[in-house]
Amino acid sequence: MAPSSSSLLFAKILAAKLESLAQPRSSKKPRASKALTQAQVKRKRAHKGGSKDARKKQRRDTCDASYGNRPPPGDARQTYAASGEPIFTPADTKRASIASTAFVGLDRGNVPAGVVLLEDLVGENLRFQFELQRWDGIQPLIVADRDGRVIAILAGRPDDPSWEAVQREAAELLEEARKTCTVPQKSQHHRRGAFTTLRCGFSHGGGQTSPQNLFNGKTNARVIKKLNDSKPIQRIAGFGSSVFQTWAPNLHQYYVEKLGALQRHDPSLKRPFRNSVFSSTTYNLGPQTVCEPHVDFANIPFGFCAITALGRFDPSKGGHIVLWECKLVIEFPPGATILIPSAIVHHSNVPISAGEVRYSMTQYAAGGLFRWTDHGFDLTERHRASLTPEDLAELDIRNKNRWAMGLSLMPRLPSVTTA
Ligand SMILES: O=C(O)CCC(=O)C(=O)O
Ligand SMILES: [Fe+2]
Repeated sequence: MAPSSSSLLFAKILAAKLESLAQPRSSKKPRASKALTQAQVKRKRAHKGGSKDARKKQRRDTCDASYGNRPPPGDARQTYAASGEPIFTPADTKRASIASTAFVGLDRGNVPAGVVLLEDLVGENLRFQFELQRWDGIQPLIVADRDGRVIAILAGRPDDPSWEAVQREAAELLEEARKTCTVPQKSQHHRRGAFTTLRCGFSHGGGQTSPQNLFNGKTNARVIKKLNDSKPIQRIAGFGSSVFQTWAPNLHQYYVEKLGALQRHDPSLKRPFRNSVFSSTTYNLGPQTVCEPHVDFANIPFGFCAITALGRFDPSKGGHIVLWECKLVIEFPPGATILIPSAIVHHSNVPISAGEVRYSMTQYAAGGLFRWTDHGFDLTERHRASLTPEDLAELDIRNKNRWAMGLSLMPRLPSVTTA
């Protein structure tokens, strides 16, 4: 965990870069008011109303066309840029378990089955000898692998006093969603743990013949719509996408291009949120969302997943996120967002206490979507069969190089101290 002067430099460079991106504020002076006749006032109001709608539509269209590619507001950038010292870990990302073409990860790794307790990770008997990272859920922190590659972004939350209310209202909505959705008992204990989940957006993989919007029955579709249409959930989604863009701009751009091309090709595919680049969202509805060690191997392996913790629990006692390859246990307070490459870094949560509740919302993109796009919007075998030998050879080279290309998109510290 040795801090280095390079980290300060990194924060400064990032701050300067983000600052230079900031929109110049308008220097227009307010116009002197002059008396208007009643008719003029009426006309002006009508005109203003119309242009407000037009502006709203224009904003919506821009948002759709840019696939969530909207820079965060100017003053927010400064907050994100002001991160503390990076946390160096022994994780060896370049050797992660991935499929040969690097479109997805693999469900491999030496992690225990079942929920793992805090005292088995950082307690007296030191079964795993992990480091405990305290975190207020506000000040951004960066976690780097052994090569200085950024593999977790503790993004925090917007610098906004209303965020407490946003997180409380979002938690209430998720609580209500769990009570009104219909998820069969047998689906309430799955490979991630024992809690109720709802998924939405679009995905591809697992034998589907093309990318599809995730199917939900009538009741669950209604429950999901209520969540996706709500202001608190939309703000959380937008924040997750903004911090992704801020901290991992090249990766974010890759999502914009690949997922954007896919949605233009098939406009029936719907992202859950206009203000977010991610193609899918999972709501973990608890009531105690405590994940067992796992990887979300169907996601693009060099991509990031945004996780926001919600609910009422003491984050110093439970709800931590454990990053197994990093040997790190991180406090994860309600309302905070963390980004991780969830397909290649095993992760789990520390249990919370009886009577406490924990929910989480995740945003991510399946690797199969990128494969479909890169294969000319077709299945692998059909695409290969349509190619000339030269094009096939080129495709094989691209497949071979994809992992290196993906690693190069991940953010890095400017110079490195190995842990
Ligand atoms: O709730 C969390 O902290 C993690 C959620 C997660 O890993 C998942 O839904 O796959
Ligand atoms: Fe996960």
